[in-house]
Amino acid sequence: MENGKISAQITKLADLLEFQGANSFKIRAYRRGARVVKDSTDSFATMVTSDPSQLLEVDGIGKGVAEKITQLVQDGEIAEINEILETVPSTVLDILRIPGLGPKKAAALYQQLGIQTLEQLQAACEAGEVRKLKGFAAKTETSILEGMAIAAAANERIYWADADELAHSLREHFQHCPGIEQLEFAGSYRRGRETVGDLDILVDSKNAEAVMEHFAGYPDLEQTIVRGETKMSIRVGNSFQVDLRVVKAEAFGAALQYFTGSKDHNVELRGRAKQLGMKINEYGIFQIDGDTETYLAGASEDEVYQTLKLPCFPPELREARTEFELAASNALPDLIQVEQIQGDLHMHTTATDGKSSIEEMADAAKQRGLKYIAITDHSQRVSVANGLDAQRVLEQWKEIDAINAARRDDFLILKGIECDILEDGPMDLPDNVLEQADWVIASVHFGQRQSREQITDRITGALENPHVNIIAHPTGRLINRREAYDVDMEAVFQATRENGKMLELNANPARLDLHDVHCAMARERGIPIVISSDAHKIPGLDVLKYGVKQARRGSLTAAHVANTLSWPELQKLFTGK
Ligand code: DGT
Ligand code: CA
Ligand code: CA
Ligand code: ZN
Repeated sequence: MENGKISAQITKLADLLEFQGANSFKIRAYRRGARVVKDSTDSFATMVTSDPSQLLEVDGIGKGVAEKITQLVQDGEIAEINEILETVPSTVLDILRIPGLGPKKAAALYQQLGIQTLEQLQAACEAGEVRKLKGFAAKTETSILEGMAIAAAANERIYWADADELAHSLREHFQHCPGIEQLEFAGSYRRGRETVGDLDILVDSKNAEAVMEHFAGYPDLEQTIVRGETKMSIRVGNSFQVDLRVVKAEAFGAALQYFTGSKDHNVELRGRAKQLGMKINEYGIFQIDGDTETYLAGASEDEVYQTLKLPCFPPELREARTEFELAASNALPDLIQVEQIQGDLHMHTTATDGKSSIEEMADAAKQRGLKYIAITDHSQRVSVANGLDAQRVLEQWKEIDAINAARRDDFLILKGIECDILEDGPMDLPDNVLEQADWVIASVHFGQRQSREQITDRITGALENPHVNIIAHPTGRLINRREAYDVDMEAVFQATRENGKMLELNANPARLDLHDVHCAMARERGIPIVISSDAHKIPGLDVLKYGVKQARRGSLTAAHVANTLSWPELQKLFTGK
């Protein structure tokens, strides 16, 4: 068990005790102990396993805390927490975390107004109920509501696409700062994680003060969290945190490597350095000789990795998953790039819930360098989107034939449909219609809460339909908003492969469905992925790059992504069956 987890459990116990109005000395002792555990570099779990009495020798750990830690490590839980939670709902812990609302006030809200959840608290504040309590005022209500908004925003990881927009804006801001030699973004943003917790900027400059002063002048700055000599953290706009570090030129590559992470990747690197008699940190890579350390490299990331006899891994692969094995056998993949995408096979038009016409979508896609698109409007079941019935889709396809014939270029518009898989299994349009399409996407939009067996059967059933080419957004998740449906992905992979079909990586930044690990699984199983925009208007076509990022994290190369092929080549992947 990690120190972080032990510390969090002790803090939780302190919070709950304070909420109950327990003895304040005891609470303070727990809080102090939690802090000591968190900041310690020794493993408390190891101490407990070898000899629990060692705990008492640690400064700041009293008898009470030592007992709780021992129990936690040995039993996996603290009994007293469970006892308290029999009388106090665990949701009050969320309330305790709101800035300006200590356990005493939270207890009053619970005892006098029965408030147990954030939703109830918000409603009570909005209804002016809270100000009626002793010790509360109208101002308290306002500050609670503000605190709730900040707590919610600070907890939320933002979509990679939104982090990307912020990164561009920050880069632009720093263009006007003199004395910057190099500037790079590190962290999860650089690794292309689907959500980003905070942005990390590294600057190479001799004048840290000037860089930080310029940072302080960022127009959307909301709050400066800390400002040191070379390090500064701020919150922008909706409370999102941005960390800045100014480093020297000879350490820039080492810092970029270190702060790009991931943490687990860095742990592996440190082990490797140690084996080679070296040491690596954010300042450089050093030869260790007895007591002397000699700087070997650090100016560029390339030379840092080279010194360890490793390739400069693409940031998207630095998750300590398989990258070290792949490097050892010289098999690092040549990851897909957005320029390799030739066609976009999922988009909507004004015929259903899109905002642009067929020709407008085609022109915009052509302008973006694509060679073909499929128009895939919704089928009739999606009535809120004015989904197409058999007659309307057949008319649309006639129109597409006419447009293709009239266009004097080699850009191709394919006749497609995003056809719902109905709740009880069958496709929303009959086979004699689907068979006339160039491209049939099957989607689950309704009945998403069905049992694992039902959902899985619907999807595998669709894959058995000879006219279906692909399953759209196969798990249905919406990042930060909706869980995936309960679906047996192994069964979906198997049915996809047996029927010679494909799976979509929907590039919408809120979907990114399939996610990175599923992409890697599809790759292992020989299943082609199609990266699609699912655009509903022209700017929607630009999300393909987010899908490509996710695909790269899943180790996909152009060879694994079917729409890097021309349309005739892509079709050949199906005719083998
Ligand atoms: P995030 O911000 O939660 O989306 O994820 P990251 O990966 O950007 O994490 P962050 O911002 O806390 O730190 C940036 C990088 O710095 C992280 O990926 C690895 C490195 N790093 C930070 N703290 C540690 C640490 O305690 N040990 C090691 N080895 N690396 C660390
Ligand atoms: Ca970060
Ligand atoms: Ca950070
Ligand atoms: Zn769609």
